[in-house]
Amino acid sequence: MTILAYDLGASSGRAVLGRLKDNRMEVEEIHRFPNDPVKIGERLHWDLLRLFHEMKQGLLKARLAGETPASLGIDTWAVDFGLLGRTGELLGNPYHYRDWHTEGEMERVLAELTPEYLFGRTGIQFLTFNTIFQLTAMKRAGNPVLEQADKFLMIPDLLRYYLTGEAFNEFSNATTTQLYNPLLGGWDAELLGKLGLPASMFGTVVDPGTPAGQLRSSIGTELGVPSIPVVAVAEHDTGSAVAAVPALDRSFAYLSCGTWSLMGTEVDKPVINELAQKLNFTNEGGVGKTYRLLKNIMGLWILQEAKRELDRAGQEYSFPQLVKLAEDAPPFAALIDPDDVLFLHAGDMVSRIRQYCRRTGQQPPEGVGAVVRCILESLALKYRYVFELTEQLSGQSFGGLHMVGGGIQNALLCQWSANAIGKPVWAGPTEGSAIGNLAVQWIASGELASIGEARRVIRDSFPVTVYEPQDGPAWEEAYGRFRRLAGLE
Ligand code: LFR
Repeated sequence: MTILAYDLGASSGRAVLGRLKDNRMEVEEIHRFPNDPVKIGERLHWDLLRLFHEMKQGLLKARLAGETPASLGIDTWAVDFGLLGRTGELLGNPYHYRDWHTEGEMERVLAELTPEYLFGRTGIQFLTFNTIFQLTAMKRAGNPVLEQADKFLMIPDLLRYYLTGEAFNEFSNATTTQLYNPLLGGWDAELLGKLGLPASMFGTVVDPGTPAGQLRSSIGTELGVPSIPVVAVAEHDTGSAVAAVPALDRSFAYLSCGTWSLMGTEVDKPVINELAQKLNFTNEGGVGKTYRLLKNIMGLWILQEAKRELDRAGQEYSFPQLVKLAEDAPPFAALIDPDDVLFLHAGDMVSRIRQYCRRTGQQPPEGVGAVVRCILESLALKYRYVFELTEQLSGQSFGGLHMVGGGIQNALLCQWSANAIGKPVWAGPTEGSAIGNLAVQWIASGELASIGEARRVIRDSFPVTVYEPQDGPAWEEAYGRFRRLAGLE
């Protein structure tokens, strides 16, 4: 029996077929497509209609390959949303979370509500682009889209609605809005009231693994496919990625490595206390009412964006070429804090890296290899910092780090991560989110008994590369310097 996972990331999306045979999973990418946001005027939007078109192409390709998926599920990045009007039409184009319209908004909201109140009610880390701040920015701007909104749908909710005609909010993604109260188990009406946001547009929240309708017959006719059941999986891609971590212990540390690096551990209850708030950790909902106690790290976005800048300047390198240049550059020449706000938005990343270095009294990296080395070493050092915070906050000591996601194809980054944390890195699987998406569909259909069984099957099905730590003293010395210059002491 074949099933289908749509996994949409910030830079590309894919449709992946999954098969389960003799306790082994097989995955086959049947369609891959770019996800290019579109800037119109000063605003940056997702191209929702194109993404939906590509999803249909995936289904068509499956049919042409002779496959009829027994179910399908969608996961995407979090935080972003669309608003439907009374007639069920999408109002406006959903904003990209890297758009500037939320500038200053978090500070304004926190000055009114206090961080204690907001974190205490949601357990969600403060990120300037969280849904809450996008919505309050729209309200402050008198945005007519918000005034007309009848339904609030996160991106996968919206794509699923397009497929089925049914509107639900899925739990893993709902938590990332910073409007969901995990202690009350629902949208936080008091918080919405204080913000003046219409509670009525927030709908029923369903858990990962809930059947959420059938493919609309009009789409079936268009593509020549029968009606297919649609499952609400862990629709936040990080939720799906963590579901795919091939850990056998109940407690483990992970790093979901893609455009973002998400590092943390899985817990049974949200950790909402003073320390979690101070360290700015988050508690995002997961499969089986688990929570991801984690922190966002800027991740490979900085490298992707630096590459785009080089491409624009006519210096075109592939990612493997860039990594090779980094390997040949001198070690620890310059370091940045990847999470400095300088690096959040799109633009001239290489110049900003140099600016950061000048600001912190370092010699700015000159050649391409030096720049890429600075990015990758700094990421690995930040991983160590967050790894230690995760241990401190969860009161555990981890034997190593599970890394999943496309970023693990960068073997140098995996090795440097092991070097930085001084513990082994277990890297695999690469297609974490798609595999977690498939796993939850199989749990929903009863093919897999539980998330524990799913992780065992994943461990037996996909290779894991082990990176043992090396060069301890050099990394230790660099870590001390990194903390000082990033002000992380
Ligand atoms: C990763 C991710 C992160 C979220 C960021 C923005 O793809 O979903 O978990 O913080 O994108 O939505």
